Amino acid sequence: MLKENQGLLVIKKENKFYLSNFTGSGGYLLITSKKKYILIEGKYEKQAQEQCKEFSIIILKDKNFVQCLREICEKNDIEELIFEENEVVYSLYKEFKKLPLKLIESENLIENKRVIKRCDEIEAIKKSCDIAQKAIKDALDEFKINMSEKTLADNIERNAKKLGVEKIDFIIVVSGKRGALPHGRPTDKKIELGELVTIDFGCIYKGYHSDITRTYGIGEVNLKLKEIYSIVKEAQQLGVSMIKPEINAKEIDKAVREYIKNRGFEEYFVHGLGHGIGIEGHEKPFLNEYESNVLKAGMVLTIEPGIYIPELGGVRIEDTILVTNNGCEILTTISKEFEEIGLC
Ligand SMILES: [Mn+2]
Repeated sequence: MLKENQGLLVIKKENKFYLSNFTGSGGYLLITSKKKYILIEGKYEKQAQEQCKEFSIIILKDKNFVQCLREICEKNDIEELIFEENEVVYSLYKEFKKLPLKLIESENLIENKRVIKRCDEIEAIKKSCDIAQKAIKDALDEFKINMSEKTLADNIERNAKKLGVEKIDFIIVVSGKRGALPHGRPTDKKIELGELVTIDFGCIYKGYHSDITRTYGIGEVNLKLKEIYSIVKEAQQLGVSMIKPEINAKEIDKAVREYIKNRGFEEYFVHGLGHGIGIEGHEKPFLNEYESNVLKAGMVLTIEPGIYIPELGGVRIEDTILVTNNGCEILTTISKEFEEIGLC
């Protein structure tokens, strides 16, 4: 990929992790066609030795980073520096312009590689999904009517940590009218009989995200809410059924949106259909009305339609899905049938 006279500078944390396994937030990678460097402060030295076996470690001491970069480039006869344009702040760019190097900005160079997952990445995402859904299931077993959204959320997070995730990415628990907030955070509100509760949970295992949403009824719920549930469930299943290599994600978004429109709820589906997932919780490819992304085997993405009706409530159902050679494999496998919880 790189020419002999080119160096690739990597600043974005997730891209550094992808290319080197380094989990620290500081530091830089410089990759040439022959050699790989990691430039870090002394406090990261041990970590870099353990995580970045193929990299030469350069400790940034009093020499500043740009000076250090210049010396490495000179030593390796680098004439062109490729950098991530979304990661370089203006002050750093001004410094770069003083270097005797041709500057080449790149947008999404590494992100575009990251969309097709390696086997080890798929394994980590699968495990992350398994833990997320087990954490939800176990928390539902302990659920009682009038438990607060916060307590339910805390129980899910605690279960996931017990099951071995290193980090919780986020948790949404919204019930009753609050279900109309697609990104509402859990509050002290009690989850009451006759309401719906939506749980959207993502955790991180070995650096890889999961993302799953389920909506449940609390005891018996009214027909209107059940109708919304069944529309979202069918819309979600329609989206999942269309996933295969070479389809444009836009088509899937369109079909799902069309389905919800035909059932009379178009104005209440207020976000994109889904997103890629991996080292970041939201990454390429994005599935929406505006972007054109052709799916390929090895991509991992979510399908998550929702209907949110102010003053009434909402439903969202989301799976994390791997695109395979013949279609897809759903990685979040717990039931999507309408379930009433909390009764016993
Ligand atoms: Mn999601």
